[in-house]
Amino acid sequence: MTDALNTKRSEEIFGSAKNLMPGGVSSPVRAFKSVEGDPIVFDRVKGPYAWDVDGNRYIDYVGSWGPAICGHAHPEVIAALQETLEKGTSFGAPCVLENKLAEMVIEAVPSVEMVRFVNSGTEACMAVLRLMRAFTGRDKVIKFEGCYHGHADMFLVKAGSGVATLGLPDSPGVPRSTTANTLTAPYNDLEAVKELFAENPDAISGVILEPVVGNAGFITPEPGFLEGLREVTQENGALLVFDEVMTGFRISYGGAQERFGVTPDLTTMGKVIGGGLPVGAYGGRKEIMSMVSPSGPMYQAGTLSGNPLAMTAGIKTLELLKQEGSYEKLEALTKKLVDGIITAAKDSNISIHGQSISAMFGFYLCEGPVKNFEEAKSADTDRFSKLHRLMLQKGVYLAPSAFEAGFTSLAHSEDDINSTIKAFQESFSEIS
Ligand code: KE4
Repeated sequence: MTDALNTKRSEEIFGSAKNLMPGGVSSPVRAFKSVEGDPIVFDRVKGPYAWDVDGNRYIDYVGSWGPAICGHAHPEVIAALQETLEKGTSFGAPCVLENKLAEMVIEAVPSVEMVRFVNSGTEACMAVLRLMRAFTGRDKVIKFEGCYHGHADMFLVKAGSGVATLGLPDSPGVPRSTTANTLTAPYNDLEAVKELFAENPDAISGVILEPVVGNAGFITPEPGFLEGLREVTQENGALLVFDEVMTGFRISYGGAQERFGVTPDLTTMGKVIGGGLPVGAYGGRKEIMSMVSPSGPMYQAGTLSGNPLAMTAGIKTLELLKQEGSYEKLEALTKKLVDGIITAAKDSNISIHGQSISAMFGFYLCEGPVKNFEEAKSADTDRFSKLHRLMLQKGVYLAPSAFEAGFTSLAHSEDDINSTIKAFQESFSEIS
């Protein structure tokens, strides 16, 4: 049997936190609401590891929800930040570091000819929706069930991530008038999208989606789905928008759009391009981006947008990712992990469906296949809840939700993967 963790200090700190902050957290999905036990309080992170305040070490597959793709606190990122810190933390004025990161993003991401930096993925998605509407003069937008595009009102309709994790019907406080223009379709259902366009002629500004869904677990696009969306948006004078806040620079250096060879009109980004500092971005064709203030009439602004620290961490992170062999390593490591997880479950006669692409993976405790959110919800979340706690006790930190993807990094070693697979084998046998 698995030894219980000493989490005394975590419990004290989290107990106090619950009196200070809603649910004791700064973001709902961290609250462990859909898995056994209370959150553990992190003390520090380094490479593939996290240590909690009781001194327990974990192999971390959340990686701060995506930014830590080169490993936590990478020495070269830290050194670059220390150098920039000497010049100050925020200018509120143009800075050459913005040019540098913009050039790297434009060079890497097929759809991006011009980019605007913001401070979160939510901001990027809010701004890109406003831009879709400004450019087309149309108000409606299509999103997919289970996809999450941040917590802005208009996207909190059948959303994924924490909304799905907490089983929320969406969210109070969002006026019907705000979401009346948000249309939804099942992921991978091209016919449903075509029907929405037929029912709303000349009224839909565009389609926004996660090109690989990481906020409902891990759902990949069926062959032809992305290509079909490209066609149907073009045919209807609407825009195609890839929300690559999670997939950007993770599925490949050019994101999912490079991997799948489908170029959207606009792209949102975040996480990796900030290297662990708060950042978001949206970009696309110059013809569209030139509508953004002050070059055009569509207003969007931000005090800390493009701040030198976030730019520095992003630049160094992309430089590390660009190094020869990075994505081959991530692909092989992550595939070995998922194959090991699947074998471990099957050895204990537990139904599982899992897959990975580059440094992103996921599994569902059900037969599968899982092509949309409805099918994802058929997975055994109770059993996942037990698995999550057992894995924690064995020193492996998985996302505390059955509806979140997992992330590997360049810092994860073969030994880390082998230890993780061993922990899964033991845990699955304890819950079979
Ligand atoms: P942020 O506002 O959290 O930086 O980004 C929102 C967002 C937008 N689009 C996609 C595809 C995303 O995955 C996210 C944020 N992802 C979640 C994890 N599933 C962030 C974790 C959290 O909410 O604490």
